[in-house]
Amino acid sequence: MAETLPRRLVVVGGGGHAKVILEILRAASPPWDIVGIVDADPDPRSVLGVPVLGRDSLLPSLRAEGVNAAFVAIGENELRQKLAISTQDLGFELVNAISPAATLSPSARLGRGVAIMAGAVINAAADIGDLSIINTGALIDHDVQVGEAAHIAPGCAIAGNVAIGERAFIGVGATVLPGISIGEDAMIGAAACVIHDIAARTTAVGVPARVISNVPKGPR
Ligand code: JB3
Repeated sequence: MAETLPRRLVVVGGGGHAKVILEILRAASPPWDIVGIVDADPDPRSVLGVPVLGRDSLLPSLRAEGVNAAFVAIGENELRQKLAISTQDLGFELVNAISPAATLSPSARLGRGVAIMAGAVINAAADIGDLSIINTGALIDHDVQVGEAAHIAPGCAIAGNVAIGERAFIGVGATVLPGISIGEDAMIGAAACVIHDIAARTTAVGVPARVISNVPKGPR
């Protein structure tokens, strides 16, 4: 019998990011049937009323029971990407969590497993890569390319034609000027103002942003 469209959903990760994602998914129309959470800490508990069912090892049996959609709600970029690959390999469809309070241009392109929070604005012809997070109130302007599993933290302002690499982290309230390129796995500090290209796997902070190390530190 043909499988129905994905509507029974499991959330991978049960921390702070998952709380925001759960509320976005609950506001979806048609609503998701959120069956539960799998988490590295399997202690029986609930997150905003959604039960933690166990560890990731539970995913194959959930899939066998007909749960066919998943959202990887992990903030750490590299781990989110790793878990997304394994979850998809089990046959789950990675769906998007788009806040009804976000503003999306009709010409913007979204990947899969994308999170777009309340107050975010995605402008014309922007390309939002798989598994990326466009966090609360972040502004993504025209033709911006956000790489896979990148995280644009709350309140960022990303001007037109910016390219952000895979798994890059743009810290809270950072500003990136038009046409800038930020390499994969780079980290931009909170409230930085980026006026030059930033190389992959470097950390840059300040106004104007200056590279302080060649190995990203902290959350990515
Ligand atoms: O900055 C903002 C607005 N949000 C942050 C978000 C983007 O990233 C937030 O403040 C945190 O910095 C972070 O949220 P996250 O990822 O929910 O962090 P935390 O609250 O520490 O929860 C991580 C959860 O992932 C914990 O419950 C861990 O047990 C769980 N976890 C760790 N490894 C895992 C695994 N869960 C599963 N299913 N599999 C794992 O391998």
